[in-house]
Amino acid sequence: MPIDATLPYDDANIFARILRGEIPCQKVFEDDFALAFHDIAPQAPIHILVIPKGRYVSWDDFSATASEAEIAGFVRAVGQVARDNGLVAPGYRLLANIGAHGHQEVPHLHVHLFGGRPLGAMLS
Ligand code: IU
Repeated sequence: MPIDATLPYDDANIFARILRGEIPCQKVFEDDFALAFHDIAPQAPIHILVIPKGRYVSWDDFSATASEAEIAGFVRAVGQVARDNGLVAPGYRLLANIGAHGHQEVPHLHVHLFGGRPLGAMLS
């Protein structure tokens, strides 16, 4: 079910639990600002999620309230993950779903990195 991105942060959400180490993930990157792991239901040969370590529901509260260091750290982490996984030369897609119409299901900000094949004009 898509979430309401205006609701307060829920510390019981699945990505919060992954960040706390309560649930395992297939980690590909971690630093002070971000964690990246393989999506559990990949929609492309490479499908990685990158999440900030802070308590942000979506791109909305992150862009409005995160510190400059958190924003810079997260953006740099996303780029690093793309480079580390060989996505830059062939190209890839970067996507963030926000709220109900965006069909966001997990209420902790995440960006999807899709790659490993030509992706077509747009994911619907
Ligand atoms: P969305 O942008 O919120 O719609 O995407 C959530 C993604 O999180 C989706 O691609 C799921 O397959 C993925 N995911 C996951 O990787 N591990 C989990 O335990 C759960 C969802 I729940």
